[in-house]
Amino acid sequence: MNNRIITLDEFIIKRQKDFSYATGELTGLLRDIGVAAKIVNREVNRAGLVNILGVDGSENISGDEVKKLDMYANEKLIDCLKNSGECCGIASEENENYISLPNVESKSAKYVVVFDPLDGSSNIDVNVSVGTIFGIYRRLSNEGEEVQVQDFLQKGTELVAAGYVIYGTSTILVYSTGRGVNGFTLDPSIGEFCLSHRDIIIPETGSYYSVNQGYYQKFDLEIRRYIDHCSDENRGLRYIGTMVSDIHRTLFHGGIFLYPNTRKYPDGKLRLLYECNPMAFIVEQAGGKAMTCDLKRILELEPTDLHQRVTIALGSPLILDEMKTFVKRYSTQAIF
Ligand code: P6P
Repeated sequence: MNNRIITLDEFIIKRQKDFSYATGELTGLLRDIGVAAKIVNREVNRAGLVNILGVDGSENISGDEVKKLDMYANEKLIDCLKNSGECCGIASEENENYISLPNVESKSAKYVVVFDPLDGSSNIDVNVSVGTIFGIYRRLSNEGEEVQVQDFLQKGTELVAAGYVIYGTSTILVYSTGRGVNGFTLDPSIGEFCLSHRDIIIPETGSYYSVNQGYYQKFDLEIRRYIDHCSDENRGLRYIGTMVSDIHRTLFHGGIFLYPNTRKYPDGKLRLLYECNPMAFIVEQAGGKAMTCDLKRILELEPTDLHQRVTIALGSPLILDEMKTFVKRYSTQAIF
């Protein structure tokens, strides 16, 4: 068994050769995101020691209380992307509007990046895993000009690349450029993300379901009936409360992750642009399915707002097919 270390940089460059049109900008961008992830990882791992825990008192666009680590991660990602010269615009959960980045050394960047810098921030103070989620699009507006909001409001099917970093017992970066999904584990002793999960394929089925059971009474009938079915089948309920972590487990162990609509979040809580689309891209690339709770494919939704929320159900293909039958059977809406 050849157990030679393959670093993220080496893998990205090697894969670049697979893309005839690739001219290195995307490669550079992915590497810059890897650098930002290492910087954020360092602070996440010592957050309790360096007084960046706790809240900074502000609230983000989504009304979530912002913890200092959120802001730190946001700033580091922006700095890395700003210096890369490959990114001309950013849309972040932490910023109400998109950010237009100036050209670096007269290079006119081709890509925009959407990200949630620190997903699951409510878990930071209790040492539960958190994550970074990112998606990369080709800009639609003219190169060399200011980015427009339409550069960000693209369907998930237009993603050039997407991925996430999970800061847990180990720090793993998982990404796809549309040709499968690969995972890289950070080796702190050499400061490199090393290939650890090649060609990830989600199990066709699974015995876990992941949903906030506390909202059960607020879910629509069809979702309650489906959750009842999972319980009747003695499936395990696993819910960490960090989207990245719950989906990372689903990617490896199979099953389904759901965030349906509730009274508090009538359109769902999770954001389409920088949470649902990148995670749906990864899950589909791994052979899974990702849809809204009224059965629309996540990646085909037309975004209308940088921070719009959607419902989501994603995971193993056979489990999603099963969920679809319950929605069709019990939904009061006209489901097609
Ligand atoms: P609830 C974390 O705050 C987050 O945005 C996602 O990471 C997670 O899946 C969800 O919200 C948890 O929300 O309402 O179950 O606490």
